[in-house]
Amino acid sequence: MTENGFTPTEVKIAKGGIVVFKNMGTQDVWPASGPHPAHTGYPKFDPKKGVKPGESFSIDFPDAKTYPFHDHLNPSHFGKVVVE
Ligand SMILES: [Cu+2]
Repeated sequence: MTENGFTPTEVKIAKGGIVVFKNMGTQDVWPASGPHPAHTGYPKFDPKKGVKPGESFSIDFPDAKTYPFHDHLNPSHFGKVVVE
């Protein structure tokens, strides 16, 4: 992820898998589950602060469903994790 969005915007993983959101940009990025701004879709999927350039946030997905997410600092940037 960067301040310009997420690449890829969609990932498909197996139930129980982990996704690592690495900040490859030059500004903070705050990945979080939908809906913005409450992040109640999956409250644990929220680092509670921006992830700094070069740092990362890892999160596991225990349930088989689709998790929309966005950059809390720039909610027009979004994507989804599809857990099968
Ligand atoms: Cu948000």
